[in-house]
Amino acid sequence: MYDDNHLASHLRRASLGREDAVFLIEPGGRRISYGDFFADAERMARMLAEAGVAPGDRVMVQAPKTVAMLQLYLGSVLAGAVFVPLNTAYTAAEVEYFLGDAQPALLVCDPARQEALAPMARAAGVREVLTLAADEGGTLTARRDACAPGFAAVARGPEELAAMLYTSGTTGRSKGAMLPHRALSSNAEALAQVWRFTADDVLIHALPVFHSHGLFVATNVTLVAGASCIFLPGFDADAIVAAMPQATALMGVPTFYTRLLNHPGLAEAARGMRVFISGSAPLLPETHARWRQVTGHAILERYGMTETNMNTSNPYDGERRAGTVGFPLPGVELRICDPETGAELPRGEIGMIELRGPNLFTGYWNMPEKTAEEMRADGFFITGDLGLIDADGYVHIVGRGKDLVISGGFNVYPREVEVAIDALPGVEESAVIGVPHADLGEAVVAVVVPQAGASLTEAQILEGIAGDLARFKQPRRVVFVDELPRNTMGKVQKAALRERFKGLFA
Ligand code: MLC
Ligand code: AMP
Repeated sequence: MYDDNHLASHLRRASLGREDAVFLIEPGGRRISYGDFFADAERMARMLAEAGVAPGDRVMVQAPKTVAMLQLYLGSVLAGAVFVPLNTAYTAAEVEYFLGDAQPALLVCDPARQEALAPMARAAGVREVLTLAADEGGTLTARRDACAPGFAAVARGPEELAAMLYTSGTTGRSKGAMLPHRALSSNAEALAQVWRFTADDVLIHALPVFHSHGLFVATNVTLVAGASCIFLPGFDADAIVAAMPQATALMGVPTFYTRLLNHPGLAEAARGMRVFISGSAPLLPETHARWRQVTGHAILERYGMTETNMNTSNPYDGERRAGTVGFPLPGVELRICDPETGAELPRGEIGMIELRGPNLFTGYWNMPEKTAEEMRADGFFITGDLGLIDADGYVHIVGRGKDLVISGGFNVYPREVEVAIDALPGVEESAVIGVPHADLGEAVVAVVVPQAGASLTEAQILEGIAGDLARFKQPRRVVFVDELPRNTMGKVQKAALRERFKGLFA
């Protein structure tokens, strides 16, 4: 089925002929079969085509996590379009940039944001704005339901784009990572194989569906295995623990695991689970050890990136080594190189992690120069992560060569926050850092130098940037200093600041 559409055919293969098998289970108990899900995804595709979305056009969506959103993702793939999901936390000012950059043919947003976003969408040349609410109300589902059933999937080859995901950069401007059909299909298949997913699995899905982790890893792995998924609207420790006795697998960011460890029902509920998988941010060895102590399960940690999908994973059989991200996935090549010269380093030495394989993106949307900066001539992608390969072949991530904070699994590029703070009256300059935080892993902290004579408060800084930046990018604390530490080149020494403020949330 969908033979000419590379990704759709791969995602549908395992469920074909099992039309009554359950794909999604909602918290209220509604069960959606594979047959019904794909019938609605086809209606979505028809709706897109009738709305004038042509193959290669972008379909942008900033909407609540719903079954309809997943149908829109599959519908967009079937229609040959490029699916562009956005973090629901982005402010209108942030969405305006994405609209201008991606030039989508269609925008789907929460009805509550339609008034703010529709004029921006029009100015960016968007043909139509549809709405999708958390209860699935809105014009998207109404239009879907008005469409006739059935849709002949648009032919798309492995190298054509299926999705584009925005990822911020060290310069502060977000870049659209272009993901071809083969990157998503090959990665889902590699993960399902390595993690032993079968049609008997029931995954607890509590991640957002606008990032690689929740949209591709969790959803696509379920689809290629023909498995089922308990589809929760977001993280809720009670709901996850309550779901465990009916489930086999959980995928989460480290914050999921630290929060679940505080739940009194965890040990009992986790007993029958098959596997717990963590990624998107470093899982502390202490968390790994405590989880094992409480549940008897060793969390399986893996490493990925928006641009590359998943790269490495700890083994399903064999030692799941805490503090490491395991081995390269089948088909993925990983090497450690000197960040300056690019020369490959001997085993055990710390250097830049570089990757090559079918999992890689094809480049940044409209930014060929940025793409060229991050690719080697032989096709390896320069990740910006620093790591080493130990004597047994396990990959360790030991730091970041890029100025990035990962808060609760969301990436925050300090430059973007600094630009917003520096523009405020009374601010001389600022430096934004990540410091250890028990819940979020790292929390965003702004270190601000006021202008001579200016008296600034933390509240003034936070209020000043609130309309510009998504909540998760906003500093959890603002501290004031007389000057920023600099090296002889004049560069701000963020390591010194991180050391000085490391106890802020202790
Ligand atoms: C929410 N808030 C955050 C935040 N998430 N602040 C900082 N960092 C975060 N990650 C804000 C809320 O707006 C709220 O603000 C306040 O924090 C408290 O919210 P909460 O109710 O405690 O948060 P919650 O909704 O429970 O969200 C926390 C979370 C969530 C950890 C469950 O952030 C989450 O689902 N993270 C997963 C991110 C993810 O999927 N990453 C994958 C990226 S792909 P206020 O002001 O209202 O109090 C990738 C590749 C790979 O990295 O390898 O996978
Ligand atoms: P994103 O841009 O949101 O895709 O984030 C990708 C980044 O998250 C990677 O470059 C890593 O820095 C980080 N990351 C993902 N998984 C892990 C992990 N298991 N351990 C440490 N860092 C990780």
